[in-house]
Amino acid sequence: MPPAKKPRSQLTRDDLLGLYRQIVLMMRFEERLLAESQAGNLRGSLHLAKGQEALPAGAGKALRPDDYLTMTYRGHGYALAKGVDLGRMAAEILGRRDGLCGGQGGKMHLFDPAHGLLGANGIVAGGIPTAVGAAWSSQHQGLGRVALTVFGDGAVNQGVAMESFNMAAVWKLPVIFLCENNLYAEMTPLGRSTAETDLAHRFAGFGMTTATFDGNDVLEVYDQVALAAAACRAGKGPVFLQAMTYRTCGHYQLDPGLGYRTKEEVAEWEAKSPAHRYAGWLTKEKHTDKAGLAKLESEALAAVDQAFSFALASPEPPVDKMLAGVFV
Ligand SMILES: Cc1ncc(C[n+]2csc(CCOP(=O)(O)OP(=O)(O)O)c2C)c(N)n1
Ligand SMILES: [Mg+2]
Repeated sequence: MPPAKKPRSQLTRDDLLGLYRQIVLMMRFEERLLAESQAGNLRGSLHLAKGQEALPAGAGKALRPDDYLTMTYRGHGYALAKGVDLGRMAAEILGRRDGLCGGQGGKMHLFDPAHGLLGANGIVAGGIPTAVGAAWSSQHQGLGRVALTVFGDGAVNQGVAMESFNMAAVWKLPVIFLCENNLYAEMTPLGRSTAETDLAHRFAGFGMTTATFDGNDVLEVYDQVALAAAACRAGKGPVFLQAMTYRTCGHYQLDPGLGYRTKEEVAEWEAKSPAHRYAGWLTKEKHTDKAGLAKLESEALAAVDQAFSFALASPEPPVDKMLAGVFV
């Protein structure tokens, strides 16, 4: 039997270029967040996903607009790829009234049910049970909606995660467990906290389909999430995806990212950056040329500039409304 065609074979040239635009949009958005943090317009810690941009771009493209998403504090790109409005997202992160949650959630609590976003989460593994609940509701109501929950390698030993994995597996819930294995949890290498560092082995033990793949290859990410989503919609879920990747920036804005990692290791992964690799592929395959890439890059920058102009023009929430939604 000839091998089945990969989902990527269905993508048009516009789709392929759109994936590049999405990667660059996320890069420019996060660079601007860092600049706003340095300018004092964004309070608290900021966790960027430099070097991991293929994951949100590929995963977002593979999902339906009404699919559910839960993510971590490092999930800006997933929200954008899911279609969340750039300006309202920027406003929320800056704590402004026109933000997704009226500026009262901030970057750790990005929430936009209209696009299936059931929350960013500052608590490691916190989004996992929410996604399992959403998948259960989808199964129960026959909605055909899939839940994608994104978490790091550092989340897999949390008790609530383990309970969620088992419940999803035993009830065959339509949930995709996407683990961004970037080899470190804050400054701790995976092998210091987990004896079996190939996480797929553990998930096979839960009775789930698993796949491990190159998380810096946007088309591979698209294929894996598209296949997992199709399996979930066919009632064969859940699926565990282990995406191998690396953040080339620090854990948060004040971490230089060195000390616990060598310069050589970081440089090795910088050379494998998703944008760089995908741009090379697009031009090699003649889907576009340098000028075409530059056009996509300037479009992304213009969209980010517009979003932050909107956000910065928005006032802070009024003090007398600060406790709205906190107490019933
Ligand atoms: C329950 C809980 N414990 C500890 C922390 C502190 N903390 C914040 S991020 C982080 C590391 C998480 O690493 P990982 O899951 O690999 O995600 P990454 O940051 O690498 O994307 C820790 C321990 C937290 N936020 N929540
Ligand atoms: Mg990690």
